[in-house]
Amino acid sequence: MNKPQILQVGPYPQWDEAPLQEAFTVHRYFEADDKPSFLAEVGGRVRAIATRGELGANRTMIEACPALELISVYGVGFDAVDLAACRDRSIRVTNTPDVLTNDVADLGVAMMLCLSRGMVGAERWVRDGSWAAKGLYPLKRRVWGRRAGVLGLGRIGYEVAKRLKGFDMDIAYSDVSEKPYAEGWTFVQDPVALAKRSDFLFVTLAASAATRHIVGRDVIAALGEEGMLINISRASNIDEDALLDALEGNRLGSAALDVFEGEPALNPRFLALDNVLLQPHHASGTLETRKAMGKLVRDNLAAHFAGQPLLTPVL
Ligand code: 8YV
Repeated sequence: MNKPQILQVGPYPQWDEAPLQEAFTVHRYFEADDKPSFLAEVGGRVRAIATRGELGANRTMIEACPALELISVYGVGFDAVDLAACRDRSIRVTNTPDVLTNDVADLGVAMMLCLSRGMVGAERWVRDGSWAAKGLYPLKRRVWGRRAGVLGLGRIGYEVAKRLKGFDMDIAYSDVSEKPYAEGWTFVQDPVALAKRSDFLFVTLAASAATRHIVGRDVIAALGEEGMLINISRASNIDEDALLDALEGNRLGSAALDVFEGEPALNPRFLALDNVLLQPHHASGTLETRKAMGKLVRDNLAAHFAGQPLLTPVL
Protein backbone atom coordinates (compact mmCIF):
# COMPACT_ATOMS: atom_id res chain seq x y z
CA MET A 1 0.00 0.00 0.00
CA ASN A 2 1.23 3.51 -0.80
CA LYS A 3 2.22 5.49 2.25
CA PRO A 4 0.58 8.92 2.71
CA GLN A 5 2.88 11.74 1.68
CA ILE A 6 3.72 14.44 4.20
CA LEU A 7 5.71 17.66 4.23
CA GLN A 8 8.14 18.00 7.13
CA VAL A 9 8.80 21.69 7.80
CA GLY A 10 11.74 21.46 10.21
CA PRO A 11 14.00 18.78 11.65
CA TYR A 12 12.98 16.59 14.60
CA PRO A 13 15.24 14.68 16.99
CA GLN A 14 16.70 11.58 15.38
CA TRP A 15 14.38 9.21 17.34
CA ASP A 16 11.36 10.84 15.68
CA GLU A 17 12.71 10.69 12.14
CA ALA A 18 12.79 6.90 11.72
CA PRO A 19 9.17 6.19 12.77
CA LEU A 20 7.98 9.12 10.69
CA GLN A 21 9.75 7.80 7.61
CA GLU A 22 8.50 4.30 8.26
CA ALA A 23 4.86 5.40 8.28
CA PHE A 24 4.97 8.13 5.62
CA THR A 25 6.70 9.30 2.48
CA VAL A 26 8.38 12.38 3.94
CA HIS A 27 9.28 15.46 1.91
CA ARG A 28 11.90 17.39 3.89
CA TYR A 29 11.09 21.04 3.22
CA PHE A 30 13.89 22.34 5.45
CA GLU A 31 16.54 20.62 3.32
CA ALA A 32 15.39 22.18 0.03
CA ASP A 33 17.62 24.98 -1.28
CA ASP A 34 14.92 26.37 -3.54
CA LYS A 35 11.81 26.17 -1.38
CA PRO A 36 9.24 27.53 -3.88
CA SER A 37 10.38 25.03 -6.53
CA PHE A 38 10.35 22.22 -3.96
CA LEU A 39 6.77 23.09 -2.96
CA ALA A 40 5.73 23.31 -6.61
CA GLU A 41 7.19 19.85 -7.20
CA VAL A 42 5.86 17.90 -4.18
CA GLY A 43 2.95 20.08 -2.94
CA GLY A 44 0.30 18.36 -5.03
CA ARG A 45 0.98 15.02 -3.32
CA VAL A 46 1.12 16.31 0.28
CA ARG A 47 -1.79 15.19 2.47
CA ALA A 48 -0.38 16.34 5.82
CA ILE A 49 2.18 18.80 7.13
CA ALA A 50 4.31 17.97 10.18
CA THR A 51 5.70 21.18 11.63
CA ARG A 52 6.99 22.72 14.86
CA GLY A 53 5.35 25.33 17.07
CA GLU A 54 7.62 28.19 16.11
CA LEU A 55 7.75 27.24 12.41
CA GLY A 56 4.04 26.70 11.77
CA ALA A 57 2.71 26.74 8.20
CA ASN A 58 1.92 29.94 6.33
CA ARG A 59 -0.71 30.55 3.64
CA THR A 60 1.80 30.15 0.78
CA MET A 61 2.76 26.70 2.04
CA ILE A 62 -0.85 25.68 2.63
CA GLU A 63 -1.95 26.89 -0.80
CA ALA A 64 0.93 25.00 -2.42
CA CYS A 65 -0.63 21.78 -1.05
CA PRO A 66 -4.11 21.48 -2.64
CA ALA A 67 -4.67 17.97 -1.23
CA LEU A 68 -3.75 18.98 2.34
CA GLU A 69 -5.96 17.46 5.07
CA LEU A 70 -4.07 17.93 8.33
CA ILE A 71 -1.32 20.01 9.98
CA SER A 72 0.27 18.32 12.98
CA VAL A 73 2.21 20.76 15.18
CA TYR A 74 5.08 19.72 17.46
CA GLY A 75 4.36 22.29 20.18
CA VAL A 76 1.41 23.63 22.13
CA GLY A 77 1.46 26.99 20.30
CA PHE A 78 -0.13 26.99 16.86
CA ASP A 79 -0.06 30.76 16.27
CA ALA A 80 2.39 30.32 13.38
CA VAL A 81 -0.16 28.23 11.47
CA ASP A 82 -2.41 30.32 9.22
CA LEU A 83 -5.70 29.18 10.73
CA ALA A 84 -7.80 31.26 8.33
CA ALA A 85 -6.22 29.44 5.39
CA CYS A 86 -6.99 26.12 7.16
CA ARG A 87 -10.60 27.07 7.89
CA ASP A 88 -11.15 28.06 4.24
CA ARG A 89 -10.41 24.48 3.21
CA SER A 90 -11.50 22.55 6.33
CA ILE A 91 -7.92 21.51 7.03
CA ARG A 92 -7.56 20.02 10.51
CA VAL A 93 -4.84 21.18 12.93
CA THR A 94 -3.42 19.38 15.99
CA ASN A 95 -0.88 20.46 18.64
CA THR A 96 0.91 18.85 21.61
CA PRO A 97 -0.67 20.24 24.79
CA ASP A 98 -0.29 18.81 28.33
CA VAL A 99 2.85 16.77 27.67
CA LEU A 100 5.04 19.90 27.86
CA THR A 101 3.19 21.93 30.51
CA ASN A 102 5.33 21.03 33.52
CA ASP A 103 8.67 21.49 31.78
CA VAL A 104 7.68 24.91 30.45
CA ALA A 105 6.54 25.96 33.93
CA ASP A 106 9.77 24.61 35.43
CA LEU A 107 11.90 26.68 33.07
CA GLY A 108 9.90 29.84 33.77
CA VAL A 109 10.43 29.46 37.51
CA ALA A 110 14.09 28.50 37.01
CA MET A 111 14.62 31.68 34.96
CA MET A 112 13.09 33.79 37.72
CA LEU A 113 15.37 32.25 40.33
CA CYS A 114 18.45 32.35 38.13
CA LEU A 115 18.07 36.01 37.21
CA SER A 116 16.92 37.27 40.59
CA ARG A 117 19.80 35.56 42.41
CA GLY A 118 22.33 36.47 39.70
CA MET A 119 23.37 32.87 39.14
CA VAL A 120 24.96 33.36 35.72
CA GLY A 121 27.21 36.17 36.99
CA ALA A 122 27.92 34.24 40.19
CA GLU A 123 29.11 31.25 38.21
CA ARG A 124 31.42 33.54 36.25
CA TRP A 125 32.61 35.01 39.58
CA VAL A 126 33.81 31.58 40.63
CA ARG A 127 35.35 30.58 37.29
CA ASP A 128 37.24 33.80 36.54
CA GLY A 129 38.83 34.00 39.96
CA SER A 130 36.83 37.04 41.13
CA TRP A 131 35.78 35.18 44.28
CA ALA A 132 39.38 34.76 45.38
CA ALA A 133 40.50 38.15 44.05
CA LYS A 134 37.58 40.39 44.99
CA GLY A 135 35.73 38.49 47.71
CA LEU A 136 32.01 38.23 48.15
CA TYR A 137 29.64 38.33 45.18
CA PRO A 138 27.32 41.39 45.01
CA LEU A 139 24.02 40.90 46.81
CA LYS A 140 20.93 40.04 44.78
CA ARG A 141 17.17 40.08 45.31
CA ARG A 142 15.09 37.51 47.18
CA VAL A 143 12.34 35.55 45.43
CA TRP A 144 10.34 33.85 48.17
CA GLY A 145 7.51 35.79 49.73
CA ARG A 146 7.42 38.46 47.02
CA ARG A 147 4.61 39.34 44.60
CA ALA A 148 4.09 37.37 41.40
CA GLY A 149 1.72 38.06 38.53
CA VAL A 150 0.73 35.42 35.99
CA LEU A 151 -0.62 36.81 32.74
CA GLY A 152 -2.72 33.97 31.31
CA LEU A 153 -3.83 31.28 33.76
CA GLY A 154 -4.15 28.43 31.28
CA ARG A 155 -2.42 25.08 31.66
CA ILE A 156 1.10 26.53 31.80
CA GLY A 157 0.18 29.61 33.84
CA TYR A 158 -1.55 27.39 36.39
CA GLU A 159 1.52 25.19 36.79
CA VAL A 160 3.73 28.28 37.18
CA ALA A 161 1.44 29.67 39.90
CA LYS A 162 1.34 26.28 41.65
CA ARG A 163 5.14 26.26 41.80
CA LEU A 164 5.28 29.87 43.04
CA LYS A 165 2.98 28.90 45.90
CA GLY A 166 5.84 26.73 47.11
CA PHE A 167 7.91 29.92 47.43
CA ASP A 168 5.21 31.50 49.64
CA MET A 169 4.65 34.18 47.03
CA ASP A 170 1.66 36.52 46.90
CA ILE A 171 0.10 35.37 43.60
CA ALA A 172 -2.24 37.27 41.28
CA TYR A 173 -3.29 36.47 37.75
CA SER A 174 -4.95 38.03 34.78
CA ASP A 175 -7.18 36.24 32.30
CA VAL A 176 -10.40 36.82 30.37
CA SER A 177 -12.37 35.64 33.40
CA GLU A 178 -11.86 34.54 36.99
CA LYS A 179 -10.82 30.88 37.19
CA PRO A 180 -12.57 28.53 39.64
CA TYR A 181 -9.35 26.53 40.05
CA ALA A 182 -7.36 29.60 41.20
CA GLU A 183 -8.33 29.49 44.86
CA GLY A 184 -6.14 31.71 47.01
CA TRP A 185 -4.82 33.66 44.02
CA THR A 186 -6.01 37.22 43.33
CA PHE A 187 -7.82 37.90 40.06
CA VAL A 188 -6.74 41.18 38.46
CA GLN A 189 -8.26 41.42 35.01
CA ASP A 190 -6.28 44.41 33.74
CA PRO A 191 -2.67 43.51 32.78
CA VAL A 192 -1.45 47.00 33.76
CA ALA A 193 -2.96 46.63 37.25
CA LEU A 194 -1.47 43.13 37.46
CA ALA A 195 1.99 44.46 36.56
CA LYS A 196 1.65 47.27 39.09
CA ARG A 197 1.20 44.82 41.97
CA SER A 198 3.92 42.40 40.76
CA ASP A 199 7.63 42.03 41.40
CA PHE A 200 7.74 39.18 38.87
CA LEU A 201 5.40 39.09 35.87
CA PHE A 202 5.11 35.79 34.00
CA VAL A 203 3.73 35.85 30.45
CA THR A 204 2.02 32.52 29.86
CA LEU A 205 -0.66 33.41 27.33
CA ALA A 206 -1.39 31.44 24.19
CA ALA A 207 -0.46 33.90 21.44
CA SER A 208 -2.96 35.11 18.87
CA ALA A 209 -3.71 38.29 16.94
CA ALA A 210 -5.77 39.41 19.96
CA THR A 211 -2.86 39.11 22.41
CA ARG A 212 -0.24 40.78 20.18
CA HIS A 213 1.77 43.29 22.27
CA ILE A 214 -0.54 42.79 25.25
CA VAL A 215 2.60 43.57 27.23
CA GLY A 216 3.18 47.06 25.87
CA ARG A 217 4.76 50.25 27.17
CA ASP A 218 2.05 50.70 29.81
CA VAL A 219 2.45 47.21 31.31
CA ILE A 220 6.23 47.52 31.27
CA ALA A 221 6.08 50.94 32.95
CA ALA A 222 3.72 49.53 35.61
CA LEU A 223 6.14 46.68 36.35
CA GLY A 224 8.80 49.31 36.86
CA GLU A 225 12.47 49.60 37.64
CA GLU A 226 12.41 46.86 40.29
CA GLY A 227 10.22 44.48 38.30
CA MET A 228 11.14 41.38 36.32
CA LEU A 229 9.35 40.20 33.18
CA ILE A 230 9.52 36.48 32.36
CA ASN A 231 8.32 35.30 28.95
CA ILE A 232 7.82 31.59 28.23
CA SER A 233 5.02 32.10 25.69
CA ARG A 234 5.62 33.85 22.37
CA ALA A 235 7.58 36.99 21.52
CA SER A 236 4.54 38.55 19.86
CA ASN A 237 2.85 38.88 23.27
CA ILE A 238 5.40 41.60 24.14
CA ASP A 239 6.19 44.88 22.38
CA GLU A 240 9.87 44.08 22.00
CA ASP A 241 10.94 47.63 21.11
CA ALA A 242 9.22 48.95 24.22
CA LEU A 243 10.89 46.20 26.25
CA LEU A 244 14.35 47.00 24.90
CA ASP A 245 13.87 50.74 25.45
CA ALA A 246 12.82 50.15 29.06
CA LEU A 247 15.67 47.71 29.78
CA GLU A 248 18.25 50.04 28.23
CA GLY A 249 16.92 52.98 30.22
CA ASN A 250 16.69 50.91 33.43
CA ARG A 251 12.98 51.73 33.59
CA LEU A 252 12.36 47.98 33.80
CA GLY A 253 14.44 46.01 36.28
CA SER A 254 15.13 42.90 34.24
CA ALA A 255 13.73 40.34 31.81
CA ALA A 256 14.12 36.58 31.44
CA LEU A 257 13.20 35.56 27.91
CA ASP A 258 12.91 32.22 26.13
CA VAL A 259 11.36 33.65 22.94
CA PHE A 260 12.26 36.49 20.57
CA GLU A 261 10.94 38.23 17.48
CA GLY A 262 12.66 36.71 14.44
CA GLU A 263 14.34 34.00 16.54
CA PRO A 264 16.90 32.55 16.39
CA ALA A 265 18.24 35.85 14.94
CA LEU A 266 17.31 37.94 17.95
CA ASN A 267 17.67 41.72 18.08
CA PRO A 268 21.37 42.40 18.88
CA ARG A 269 20.29 45.07 21.39
CA PHE A 270 19.51 42.20 23.77
CA LEU A 271 23.12 41.02 23.69
CA ALA A 272 24.45 44.32 25.01
CA LEU A 273 22.25 44.20 28.13
CA ASP A 274 23.28 42.81 31.49
CA ASN A 275 19.78 42.94 33.01
CA VAL A 276 18.48 40.08 30.88
CA LEU A 277 18.62 36.30 30.95
CA LEU A 278 18.41 34.93 27.40
CA GLN A 279 17.35 31.37 26.61
CA PRO A 280 17.15 29.66 23.19
CA HIS A 281 13.41 28.80 23.10
CA HIS A 282 13.89 25.56 24.98
CA ALA A 283 11.23 25.62 27.70
CA SER A 284 9.88 22.29 26.45
CA GLY A 285 13.39 21.02 25.78
CA THR A 286 13.76 17.91 27.91
CA LEU A 287 14.27 14.42 26.51
CA GLU A 288 11.12 13.21 28.21
CA THR A 289 8.87 15.96 26.91
CA ARG A 290 10.30 16.11 23.41
CA LYS A 291 9.83 12.33 23.06
CA ALA A 292 6.21 12.68 24.15
CA MET A 293 5.69 15.60 21.75
CA GLY A 294 7.11 13.62 18.82
CA LYS A 295 4.89 10.66 19.64
CA LEU A 296 1.81 12.88 19.83
CA VAL A 297 2.62 14.43 16.43
CA ARG A 298 2.80 10.93 14.93
CA ASP A 299 -0.24 9.63 16.81
CA ASN A 300 -2.34 12.49 15.45
CA LEU A 301 -1.12 11.79 11.92
CA ALA A 302 -1.78 8.06 12.34
CA ALA A 303 -5.26 8.64 13.78
CA HIS A 304 -6.15 10.89 10.87
CA PHE A 305 -5.05 8.44 8.19
CA ALA A 306 -6.78 5.57 10.02
CA GLY A 307 -10.03 7.55 10.04
CA GLN A 308 -9.95 7.75 13.85
CA PRO A 309 -10.70 10.87 15.94
CA LEU A 310 -7.71 13.19 16.35
CA LEU A 311 -6.11 13.05 19.80
CA THR A 312 -5.46 16.75 20.34
CA PRO A 313 -7.27 18.81 17.70
CA VAL A 314 -7.32 22.59 17.76
CA LEU A 315 -9.23 22.90 14.51
C1 8YV B 1 8.55 24.39 20.26
C2 8YV B 1 6.83 25.64 21.42
O1 8YV B 1 7.60 23.80 19.50
O2 8YV B 1 5.19 24.30 22.41
C3 8YV B 1 5.44 25.30 21.78
O3 8YV B 1 4.55 26.05 21.39
O4 8YV B 1 7.11 26.71 20.96
C4 8YV B 1 7.94 24.69 21.60
O5 8YV B 1 7.63 23.58 22.32
C5 8YV B 1 9.76 23.58 20.42
O6 8YV B 1 10.79 24.47 20.58
C6 8YV B 1 10.05 22.65 19.30
O7 8YV B 1 10.39 23.28 18.14
